Amino acid sequence: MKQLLLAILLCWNTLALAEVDVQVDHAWVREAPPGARMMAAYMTLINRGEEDITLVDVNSPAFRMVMLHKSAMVDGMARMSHVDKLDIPAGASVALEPGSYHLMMPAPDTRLVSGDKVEFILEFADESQLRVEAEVRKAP
Ligand SMILES: [Cu+2]
Repeated sequence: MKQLLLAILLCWNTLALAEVDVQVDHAWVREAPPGARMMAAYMTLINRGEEDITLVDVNSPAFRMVMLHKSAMVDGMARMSHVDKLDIPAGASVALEPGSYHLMMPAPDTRLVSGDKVEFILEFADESQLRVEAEVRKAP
């Protein structure tokens, strides 16, 4: 936890403070069972601006890496694929939710449980960044 806090403090100074027209709602990380290798996170991205915005990268001090995935049913089977970027059209919202887009991360050595909070840093094509706090929760 101390390391996590330090990482957050170190990141704080390096972040661009450019205005981002994206608002994030309902950010949460699905609690994974003990021994699980991967975890998933979900959130809703709302573009309140006049221009389309593209999400190009996500990082988190709590995870070694964060991948953007999309789940879809292919021939009756759930499949996941990597997504390079995610467009959020002006005035629209895009939901990262179970069965669709999601963030996928290798589970950290210290298990995250319900109530823990982690940060994600969203990076957009215009180089603006947005910090998002997500709470770990059990799947609804
Ligand atoms: Cu995935």
